[in-house]
Amino acid sequence: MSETSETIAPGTPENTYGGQVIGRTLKACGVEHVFGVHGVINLAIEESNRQGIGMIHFRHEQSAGFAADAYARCLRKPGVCFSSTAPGFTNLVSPIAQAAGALSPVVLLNGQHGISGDGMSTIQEGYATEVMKPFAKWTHRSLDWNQNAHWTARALTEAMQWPPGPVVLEFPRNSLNAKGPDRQQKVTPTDQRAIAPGSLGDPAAIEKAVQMLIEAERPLIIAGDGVYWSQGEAALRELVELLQVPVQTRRTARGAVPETHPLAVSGGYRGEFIRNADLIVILGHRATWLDEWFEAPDWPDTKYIQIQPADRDLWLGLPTKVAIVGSTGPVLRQMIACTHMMLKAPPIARTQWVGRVAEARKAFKDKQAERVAAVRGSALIHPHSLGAAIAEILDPSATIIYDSFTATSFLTDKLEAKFAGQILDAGLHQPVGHGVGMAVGAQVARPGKQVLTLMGDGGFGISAMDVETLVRYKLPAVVVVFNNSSWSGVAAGHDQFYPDMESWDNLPGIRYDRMFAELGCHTEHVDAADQLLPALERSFNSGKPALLNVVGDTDQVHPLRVRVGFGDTWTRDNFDSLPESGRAELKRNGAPATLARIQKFWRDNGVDIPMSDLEWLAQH
Ligand SMILES: Cc1ncc(C[n+]2csc(CCOP(=O)(O)OP(=O)(O)O)c2C)c(N)n1
Ligand SMILES: [Mg+2]
Repeated sequence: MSETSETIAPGTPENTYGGQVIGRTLKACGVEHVFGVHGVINLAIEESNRQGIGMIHFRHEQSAGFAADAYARCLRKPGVCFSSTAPGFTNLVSPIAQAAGALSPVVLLNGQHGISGDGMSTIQEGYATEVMKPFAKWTHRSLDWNQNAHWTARALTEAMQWPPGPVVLEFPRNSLNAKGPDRQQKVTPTDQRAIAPGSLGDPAAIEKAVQMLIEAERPLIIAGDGVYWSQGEAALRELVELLQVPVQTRRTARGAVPETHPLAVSGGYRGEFIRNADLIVILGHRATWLDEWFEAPDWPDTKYIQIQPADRDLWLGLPTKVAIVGSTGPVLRQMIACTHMMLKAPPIARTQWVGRVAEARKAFKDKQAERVAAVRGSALIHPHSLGAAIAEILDPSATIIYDSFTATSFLTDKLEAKFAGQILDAGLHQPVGHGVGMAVGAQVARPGKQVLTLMGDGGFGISAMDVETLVRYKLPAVVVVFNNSSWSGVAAGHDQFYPDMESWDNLPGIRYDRMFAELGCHTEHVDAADQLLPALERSFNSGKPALLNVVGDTDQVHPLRVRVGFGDTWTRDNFDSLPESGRAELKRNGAPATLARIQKFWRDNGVDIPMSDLEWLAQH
């Protein structure tokens, strides 16, 4: 008999216990699924189950946290995960960190050692509230079980309060196990299925921003997570159409204006728009390394408007003419109303500037098609071929998860996102190994829709056992493993860059398809590019979780690799001492346009590489 089989009638007002209160509160607040691994938290999860909340039990907490993140991103509601004591919650640091970088309202409920063990080296002593502090937007330890309902409701509210983000609530064992008359702190649980709207923008600043957008000749909007989490897609589309402004959508907002729209600019060809714009609006999009912090050489010294979710998101490095803080969607609505008042004349036509979008898109697509055609007959599958096949096969309603370090960089520019929240990326932390857990969460959130996760064999090794979770819960996500037998982000260049070091590569030719056929997956072994499409099609049609083992070309590396390779080389000695294979790789990837970025990257990391050395790359 488990410790939960007390003779307490569930939900009676006279008699209850700490864990039961938590489950009841989750239900009252609209939670429909929880993700985790059992332990001290059991009593709360048991009650959640009894309340009809779906429970997905994992093989590793990390995957549960990533599932909660994907679920939260898909549904814009709390993704609740659970863990138990120190060895459990420490496995959740990576997902909580990833969620923070995507404003994802993940709620971690941790069952903790009892408080009499504090500081006593008791079994599994640990404090999630402390460990997660750098990443979580709010943490709390519910010491008095009479407050458990209050803090559970509070955690869900905090996660969803604008701007959203991950929170951590832990319950010491005594707080879960205590029982007696129901004297809970009174709470009126509210259904946490919609993010609480934040503030509106300052009307005077809104007016100024709209005026500048009307007057600009070549405006551009870069829109990020804020648009998505504030349900601002329709407003963004309406505004850009009204003002005829090209727009690039990023991160979870990618697709907020579908990338097939005449005003949508995507990553592969945004460069000329950024360089030539006379006004750039940064909309709900944080300054991070993903955009080089909006600094030269990629970003011009032009006029900027910043519309950010919170004060701390206003980036001080930009020459900003107007700064607005507020909830992105409502601010967009304010801007639309203001535009209608200010636009006396017929709609703006920026024919030449807007016309460039279609031209640039076509030129980029033609170039992509050439690149794909050039590698079609390769002996090993080139990631261009895999990216093209995935982009071709997916339904417009599919969810795509990025994991493989190398192959994802060859997929992203081939996709045309159709709706915000369609692409679930790794974001700021760029982990590997999150893909399986995220596939679980996405497929739970979007039943009946395609879910595809693109993994590397390295990342797959970190999380592969949770394919069993997909099987157990009959979640038919498709897991594509780009199997280059290598942690290629770093390891593939060993003999080129670190010839004296023992290889870190994986065993060659592992048949992941055979391993996971044993679990009941639909499996495919694909070693020729022309087999990709039929294999993907069979996988989606199988109605089962599918595992595709795609034999990939190890020589193809992520473009970031050249930056790292060059800096490491220069630090150690210089490129003259590199083996010829390493020099060849640097040459192959050392396009002149990237040199200044390479130099800046290494300067930020404490290494000064003379431009003359970098130019060597371009000249050879
Ligand atoms: C959790 C985690 N550990 C380590 C790294 C550092 N890292 C970046 S890329 C990479 C190799 C990834 O190999 P794989 O998943 O096989 O991807 P691919 O070969 O397709 O690039 C590693 C280890 C990381 N990003 N995340
Ligand atoms: Mg690999």
